[in-house]
Amino acid sequence: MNPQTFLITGASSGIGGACAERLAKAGAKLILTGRRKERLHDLAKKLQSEGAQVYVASFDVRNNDEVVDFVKTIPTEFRNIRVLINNAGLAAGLDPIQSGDVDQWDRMIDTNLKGLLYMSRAVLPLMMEVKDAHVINIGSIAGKEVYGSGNVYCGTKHAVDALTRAMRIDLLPLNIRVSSVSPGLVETEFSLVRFEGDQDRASSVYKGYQPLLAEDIADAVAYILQAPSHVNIADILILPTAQASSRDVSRSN
Ligand code: NDP
Ligand code: 8X3
Repeated sequence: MNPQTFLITGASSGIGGACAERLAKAGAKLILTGRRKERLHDLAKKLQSEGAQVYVASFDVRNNDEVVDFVKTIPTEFRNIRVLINNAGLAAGLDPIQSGDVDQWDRMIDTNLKGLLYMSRAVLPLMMEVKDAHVINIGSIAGKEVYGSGNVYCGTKHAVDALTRAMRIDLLPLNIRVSSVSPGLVETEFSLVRFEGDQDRASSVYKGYQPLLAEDIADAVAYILQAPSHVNIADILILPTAQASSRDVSRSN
């Protein structure tokens, strides 16, 4: 028997890596993607040693040619993709619109928005051949509300929310489910990337309360995927208990 394939973008870190571990445990065959090849290979080796079938591909989701080439070269035994998890994404900077950095804006729009679109466009034709196909987009609380200086990041995540709903309509005749998981504060490399390697500033985001763990988001993804085929869990907004809105966080110090 050839088990169906789950494709995860941004599997070299954080939420994507945790999804890979969680789904490997559940017996899935995995395609793991990201730019950092070595990290992907290390994770693949670990999961393979535990019995999982894993194919790794390193490319930049911002480059449509790389995305298309990646899909063309997926080995035959991994081409039966049932699940696409569009997770690769980032925030870059935290500045008011009037002093924002245009290169950071481009990076967020190109990754969070265009990357998700390029991947979906290239992978969906394969998914149309498979029963019970399912796309899960990783959104954010930043796609439900906005916060000061979050402008462009919030804009991209609002767009992910809109695209999730639009994809659900377009893919309805094909019986392909589309869901999103919209997390609040999750302690990953997200803030280290946002603040361009400033570890103190990144760590301060998660101080004084228990943030979500990447594994909590992987659990939500696994919950969506275990639903019977007549059930689509359309969106899960998941927050740390200490968080009530983007900026309402109960800290002990
Ligand atoms: P991490 O920084 O830990 O992981 C981000 C992942 O995205 C990495 O694997 C990275 O891989 C990949 N990625 C980034 N840019 C590209 C690119 N151009 N091409 C291919 N892969 C890319 O952060 P998280 O795990 O926290 O983030 C995952 C998703 O969750 C993002 O969409 C983020 O917006 C969302 N999210 C995060 C929250 C949080 O608080 N952490 C809350 C809500 C949503 P590599 O660098 O190797 O390419
Ligand atoms: C990441 C969470 O609050 O930094 O999407 O926007 S937040």
